[in-house]
Amino acid sequence: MLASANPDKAREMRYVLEEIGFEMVERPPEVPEVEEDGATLEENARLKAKALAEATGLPAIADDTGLEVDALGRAPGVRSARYAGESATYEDNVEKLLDEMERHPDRRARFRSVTIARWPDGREVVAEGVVGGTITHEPRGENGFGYDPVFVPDEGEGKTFAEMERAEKHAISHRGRSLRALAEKLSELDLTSL
Ligand code: ITT
Repeated sequence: MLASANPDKAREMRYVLEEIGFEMVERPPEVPEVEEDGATLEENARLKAKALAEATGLPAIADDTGLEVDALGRAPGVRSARYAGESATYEDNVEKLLDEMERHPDRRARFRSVTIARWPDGREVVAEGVVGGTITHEPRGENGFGYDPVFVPDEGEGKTFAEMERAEKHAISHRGRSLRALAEKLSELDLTSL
């Protein structure tokens, strides 16, 4: 089961996981949104995977992602969704990021995703994916979501993630890398005993 309540993220997770060969079940809407009060990406991914696995009795896969900007002491990091406030939109967060970056020449950043597959009995597998890049001065592109319009990955020929097609983004993205690493670890387990 997909444990993300963010439809943009759930769509991307489904895309990557189905490409690998997983069949994903949609998160039931009646499961309340999980409060992400962990101090790390791993803790937040675990909170989501655990809540969904326990509520549904199915193994669940969660992803928690942060954008780490070197000049901002690796902020917004674990607070990426709420950078500009509790009910901030993607645009609010991007605007705050560009404002904060105005006086910083160093625009190095990375997206980090931690993914967890967790079973209702508490067993779990954890993986991580990272992509390095730089923060642009202006948003560019219409695809993707969140900070994609202001992030140029090192391997992206100068395009922002929002200027890439889905397959192009996930060939190099934090989420693609993390979920493929997770699938690799899962393929080494005897899933019939879980
Ligand atoms: P769930 O917890 O329900 O999965 P969320 O939106 O809270 O959804 P995260 O905490 O993992 O998910 O993500 C934090 C924020 O980071 C998210 O709201 C986006 O603004 C941003 N983000 C995550 N993945 C991204 C990506 O691939 N590209 C651009 N921004 C991303």
